[in-house]
Amino acid sequence: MTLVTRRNAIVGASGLLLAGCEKITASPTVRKVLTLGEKATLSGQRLVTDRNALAPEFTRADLSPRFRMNGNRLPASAEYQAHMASNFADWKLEIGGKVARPFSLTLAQLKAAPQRTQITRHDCVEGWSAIGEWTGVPLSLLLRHAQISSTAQYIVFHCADDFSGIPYYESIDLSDAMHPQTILAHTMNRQPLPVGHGAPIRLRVERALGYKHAKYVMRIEAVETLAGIHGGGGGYWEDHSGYQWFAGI
Ligand SMILES: Nc1nc2c(c(=O)[nH]1)N[C@H]1C(S)=C(S)[C@@H](COP(=O)(O)O)O[C@H]1N2
Ligand SMILES: [Mo]
Repeated sequence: MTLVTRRNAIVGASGLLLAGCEKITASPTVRKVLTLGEKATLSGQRLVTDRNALAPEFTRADLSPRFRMNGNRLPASAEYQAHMASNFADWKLEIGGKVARPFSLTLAQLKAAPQRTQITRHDCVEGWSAIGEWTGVPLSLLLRHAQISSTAQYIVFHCADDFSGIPYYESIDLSDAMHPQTILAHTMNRQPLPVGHGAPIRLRVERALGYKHAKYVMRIEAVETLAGIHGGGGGYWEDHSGYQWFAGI
């Protein structure tokens, strides 16, 4: 299979998925997975929150002149640094776990898929915020292309970086994963995503606090349960600092 054929296949499929995405509430399949997600994650806070509501979007006039880099700014692994040196030309994002059709995508293929651009405010739990413009592929397109299993409850993001040898990872439920503003961003403020902000791609999950926005995403895994994934808490900070798994804002 040539690269061009592969890309056409993926773009074609994603195009169809985008049409479906706009009708997200009308699709019985998506309604089913959303319902499963809600059941798995019900809590007092979530009961009073509309999980489908959009996060506020801003204009270019609102962009923060400086957007801080937080947490890791350069993954230490030799593999990551080799990808960085070749401008991520041979890098591939893997999508697997509880899906019928696992697949991987190059950065060029990700950029050729349907895109969404949004200007949103990032809120870090440490008490700072910044407004940035993000462009990327809706996560829902990739999950539907992979034919996510009806038994999957969470999406896990495995990252290239670590803190003292412990890998960074994060997870969200299907409600956040299928949300239209949840994208894998490769572009920030109309420039290629800088390494400090998570190159080649980072998650934007706009209804959640900063630590959920995994940078340096290498692999996406659909799972039925978070038990058995690292410490089982659903994320690096959840496992190691008692951060709440549900970080909705
Ligand atoms: N892989 C990875 N993702 C991460 C982090 C990190 O250290 N590693 N830090 C998190 C935190 S706490 C915040 S506030 C944001 C910071 O994103 P920024 O560096 O683009 O500002 O990334 C989040 N995602
Ligand atoms: Mo943060």
